[in-house]
Amino acid sequence: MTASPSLTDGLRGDYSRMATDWTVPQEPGAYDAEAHDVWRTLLRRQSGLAREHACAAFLRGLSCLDIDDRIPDFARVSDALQRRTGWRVVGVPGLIPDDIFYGHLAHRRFPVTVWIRRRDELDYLVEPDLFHDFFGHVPLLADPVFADYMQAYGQRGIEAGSANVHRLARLYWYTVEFGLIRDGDGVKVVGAGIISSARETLYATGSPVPARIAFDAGRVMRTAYEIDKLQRTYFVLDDFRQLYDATQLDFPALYARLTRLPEIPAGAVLAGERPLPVTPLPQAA
Ligand code: HBI
Ligand code: FE
Repeated sequence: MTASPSLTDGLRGDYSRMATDWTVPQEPGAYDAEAHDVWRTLLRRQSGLAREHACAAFLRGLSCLDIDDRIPDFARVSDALQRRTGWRVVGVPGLIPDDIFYGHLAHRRFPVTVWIRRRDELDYLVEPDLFHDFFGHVPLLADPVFADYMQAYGQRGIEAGSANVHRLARLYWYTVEFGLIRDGDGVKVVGAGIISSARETLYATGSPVPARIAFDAGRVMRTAYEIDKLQRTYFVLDDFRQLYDATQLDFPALYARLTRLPEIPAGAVLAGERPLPVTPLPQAA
């Protein structure tokens, strides 16, 4: 199937040989030694940071998927994942349209980009690649409550009309991509956009610059975000049950209420909000 040019203009992946659901087969044997070495380099660096800064559910997922120094075989990992939470990983050329993406989530299929970044893009790249999608997102799909949230989120996405899909995108952005969670007296990382980036992991968990606001679905859906810089607001979950419960709200009523309220700029702290203190950075030895 050929994608409509406007949607994939300028995107890096090969969109010329997709199935009707925008998936492409992953060819685990087709990656060269350089690709496997980029994967290994990123995996070792981010796993080290994850051990200290990722939430417990992420670390449990990472260990049960027995990811190693070679780019994972999506079909093999999917068999392990499906036994735990019913989720499978499907290959895609890169970013796909919202409605297609929501459709996959609603059927417990997580789209993972089949290409991996070049060595000169280790620290930053514009579009999500295999490392961001797989390392950042797949481990949490092994957690039963988070797995249920992701499917319910996909369902809400299918139901959202074009007038509200940007609000739902914020819920994804501020939790699945850039969420934090309380962990004892500190915060740990939930978001894939954080845990797949060394710089953002240290900044999100240790910098006094960004506002860390207690999660509230309405507040999240009113809050704008910026896609190409460090976040100025992070939302902090109590637990994943809170996240799942957010998908069970009366969305038409919530959207109607939010439409009457002003949007909130990234980084803003509203009157009465008390941003969570950051746990002190470990003192330099
Ligand atoms: N496509 N492959 C891919 N991965 C994503 O994370 C993704 C997407 N398309 C749309 C999208 N995310 C966001 O707009 C979500 O809010 C839906
Ligand atoms: Fe992502």
